[in-house]
Amino acid sequence: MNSNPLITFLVSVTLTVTAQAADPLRVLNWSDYIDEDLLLSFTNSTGIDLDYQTFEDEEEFISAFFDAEKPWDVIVPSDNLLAFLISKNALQPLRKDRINFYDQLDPRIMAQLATKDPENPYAVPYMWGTTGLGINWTAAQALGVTRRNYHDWSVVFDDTLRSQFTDCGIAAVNEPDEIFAAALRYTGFSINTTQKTELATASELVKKLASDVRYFHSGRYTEDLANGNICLVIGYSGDIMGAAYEADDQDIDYFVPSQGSSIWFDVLAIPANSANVEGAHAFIDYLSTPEVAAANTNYNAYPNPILSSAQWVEHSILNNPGVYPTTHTIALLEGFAVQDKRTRRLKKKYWVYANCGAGAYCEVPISLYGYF
Ligand code: N2P
Repeated sequence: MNSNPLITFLVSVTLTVTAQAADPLRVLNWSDYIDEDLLLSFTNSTGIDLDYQTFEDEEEFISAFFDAEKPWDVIVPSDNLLAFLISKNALQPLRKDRINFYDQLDPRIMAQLATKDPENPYAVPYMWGTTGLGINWTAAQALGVTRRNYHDWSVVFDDTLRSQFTDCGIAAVNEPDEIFAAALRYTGFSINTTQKTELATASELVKKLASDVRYFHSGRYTEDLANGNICLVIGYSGDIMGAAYEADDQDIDYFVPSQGSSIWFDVLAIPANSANVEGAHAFIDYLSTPEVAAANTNYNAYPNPILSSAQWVEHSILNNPGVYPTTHTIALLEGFAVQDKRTRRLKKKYWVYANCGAGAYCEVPISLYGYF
């Protein structure tokens, strides 16, 4: 060990200065939602270190965001959360001149986001997708399920059809809004209904589903579907397509059910209390560069909003209707509208009731920073 006091002093000064100069940029994103090579190239090209952390679902995001000991610099909330964060004064306006390819953002997506963020000051889209059904036919057939060309929500909401898959395993994302959206569309209602009777009807379906699912979790099913630990999932397009790409020896399908489903958009935003606003803009700028956005799409199987990135997206991804829905499918999709608190609470109440009935989840609704 070096015991020279002068050297010890110099080493400690150097460490202190280095630590101060290199506070990493704190990024909070959904799990399994970025090509991690891009994180390394961002640091290599800008010299900005990252403290990159992930969450699984919207409630976990709210806790990670509001309970954080240190402020986040870039966050990736869903469009569903955007209006709530704006209402809490939790975001700061973006400096659009710092995002070089701002004019390449798909105007249709910007218009959809403007319903939550009027005139788009606070957010740019990151990636988007649909919620639908994934089936691992190889695993299901091995357990005696006959392969049929299912194309609608009855696979999960009709008791007889669903029961074929229970032995093999059914999973669903842990997102009450998504599960209610599925049940509402199956029953012929809008995903944005505020009618108590319609929500009550949907909640009976959710309750029966809850008694048969192995778990509600938004990150575990990709691997489980790929290796046949589950056969049926209500999940996100890119994560299910990811399972299909990962396990090319398994026959895995993804489809948007014919009664319709949700389309959602996750966004990049900078919290009002970010400690590194410059770095945050540099990160958003980097991810919005066409080649980078395309690399991310190639990795994630989720479309990105940068129009000129298409030339770098692999043809197999670009032509995959599970990733880029056809015009016919797009007509079946509904975006989430800004939700009033009464409806949100009601859904939460029904969600607890559905899960509690299945003996799995009986937590009393909490306010969660005013979200419920
Ligand atoms: C990626 C999660 C997709 C985000 N693993 C759903 N909004």
